[in-house]
Amino acid sequence: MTATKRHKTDRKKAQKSISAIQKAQFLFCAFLRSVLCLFVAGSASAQIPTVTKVDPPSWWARHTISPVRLLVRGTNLHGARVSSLNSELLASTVSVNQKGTYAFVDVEISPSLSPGKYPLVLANRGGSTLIPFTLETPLDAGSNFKGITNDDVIYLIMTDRFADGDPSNNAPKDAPPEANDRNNPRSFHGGDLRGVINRLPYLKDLGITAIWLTPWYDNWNGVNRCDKPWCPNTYYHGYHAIDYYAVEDRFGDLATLRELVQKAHSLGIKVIQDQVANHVGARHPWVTDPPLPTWFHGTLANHQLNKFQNGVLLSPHGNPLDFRNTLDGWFSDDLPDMNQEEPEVARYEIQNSLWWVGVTGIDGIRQDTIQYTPRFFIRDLSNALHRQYPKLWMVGEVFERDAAQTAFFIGGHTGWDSIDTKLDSVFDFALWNASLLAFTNKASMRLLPHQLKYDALYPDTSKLTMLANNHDTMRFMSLEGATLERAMMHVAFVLSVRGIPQLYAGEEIAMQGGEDPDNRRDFPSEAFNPEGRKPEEKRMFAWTREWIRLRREHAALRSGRLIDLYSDDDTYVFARQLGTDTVIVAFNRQAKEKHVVIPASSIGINNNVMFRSGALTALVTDGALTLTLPAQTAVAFE
Ligand SMILES: [Ca+2]
Ligand SMILES: [Ca+2]
Ligand SMILES: [Ca+2]
Repeated sequence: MTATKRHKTDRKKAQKSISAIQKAQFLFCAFLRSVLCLFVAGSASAQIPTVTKVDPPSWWARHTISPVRLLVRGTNLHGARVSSLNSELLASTVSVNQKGTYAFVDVEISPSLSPGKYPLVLANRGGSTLIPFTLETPLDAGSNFKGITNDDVIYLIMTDRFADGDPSNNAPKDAPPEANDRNNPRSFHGGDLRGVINRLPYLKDLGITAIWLTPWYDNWNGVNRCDKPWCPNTYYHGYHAIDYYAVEDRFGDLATLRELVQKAHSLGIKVIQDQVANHVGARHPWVTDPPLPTWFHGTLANHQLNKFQNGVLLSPHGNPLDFRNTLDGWFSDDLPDMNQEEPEVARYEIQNSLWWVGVTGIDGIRQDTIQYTPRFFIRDLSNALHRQYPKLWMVGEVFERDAAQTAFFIGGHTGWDSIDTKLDSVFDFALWNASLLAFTNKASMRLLPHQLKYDALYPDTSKLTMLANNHDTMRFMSLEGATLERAMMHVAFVLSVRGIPQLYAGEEIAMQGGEDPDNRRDFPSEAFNPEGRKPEEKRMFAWTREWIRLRREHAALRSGRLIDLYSDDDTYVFARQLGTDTVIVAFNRQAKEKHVVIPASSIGINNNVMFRSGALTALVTDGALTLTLPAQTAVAFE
């Protein structure tokens, strides 16, 4: 062996032993979570890396998304290499952003790895640190992820305004007293997840089968001050996420949320999460330090505002500037618009959506302002959800009174852009609007069948979500021309027409409420108990409950064909028919009783068949059915 050779061998040996020392140090550092440990071999100038957050913090083995891509936030992440301490979990760094504040890391999980904690080691020339990571136990697919169908009745709850089940979360340390002022309609009022859990028996009694909760992402606890009429205000509504992976601390925590879903499921009530992929809140840490320069459309200082020229999304003739403004423009100056055309953003949001489903067991998603995200993203998100959870359901908010626009976004057909969004449902704002106009006497009752003819635009109208109202619209009882009887007819229409009915908390006790935020008044806690309800509240509650019961008892009302039978300025009569089950639903808004004659053969009914509604009866005679319609009400003849 020559001297040179020996020298080389010695050097190799030396390198080997340094490498062994390094490895030991590396593991030592990792296990002690010591950020002070420095590699002997590390450069003196390199800074110690730190990790402050990992999205998602957990995942599942045998998931349809594998590897899962983690977005790791920290400092001094330049040159980071990520490795796993367990051979059944492979981790590798994909990239680190220019500032060294974010690392994208892929993690591949062996199908045989058991659930548990599997911290990853992040190391670079400055040192090493741990990335916490958990492998979750999958929830039972038999009792979770069930999706929503027209057998369901959805009930929208604005968590902050429904019920305060835990006063201990009403005044977080970082919130000034004004943020918790229950006299300010724009402050936090104390409602929370525990409150919803406590009121599940009330909802069960009403008969609803699904709850949609406004966003439970963590929002900023502080208060915005300005000289505008809408100040001071807070993000009590939840649409300004500062963390896509955390539960609002005023509402509770992840354990309480899981308890809520589990308890709701045990009562036969499904849960729908309000997700907001289009934007985050301006207080999100990404806004001052985005993971990538392409993370948002523009910056806080330099961005377009959405001009809401929504028609350009539908039209094959829209010009590119208007089209981009509608997709890329910020919903408001404090709602930074996520750029789903950046593949890392789309991937992040799709994983985030799946993570919530997986960790909570929810059954459906309501996707906020969905039309302002690209249609390919809606498709990719829908496909990813269905791949993992075949029955999972997503309804998109396309707030348009034009059925052509809402129909364009529902899945099941391909638009001019060659995209089928695969979106399960959209809210039927067009028919909702027609119902408000007809039942407040602002339009002829003929408007209802007139609007329903545009069902021709939808591939499957049973999949539409028919809202009675929501938290963005005036409550029925505060509309011009509203009376209790008219509100009752509107609710009966929502619960008997095709599609999936969706109520808004408080409509069942005829709550008042003008424009936002007046339509978000606290639910009166005394009305949760029958003896606490005022006479009008009692009447409306019993009425709503009765129509939900009718719907539950008649498959025809849930999924039967809708057949127009009669309409004039004050009357609309239709049948819902499924096999031999026929229910005739009639609305008479006149101040006096009315008789309507229906040719029974139009719904295949023979002579001597008797229809009933309470004490009212109608016998088919000489091929005709004469219905007696009491004044200002809705009747379901069974
Ligand atoms: Ca509370
Ligand atoms: Ca918060
Ligand atoms: Ca957008």
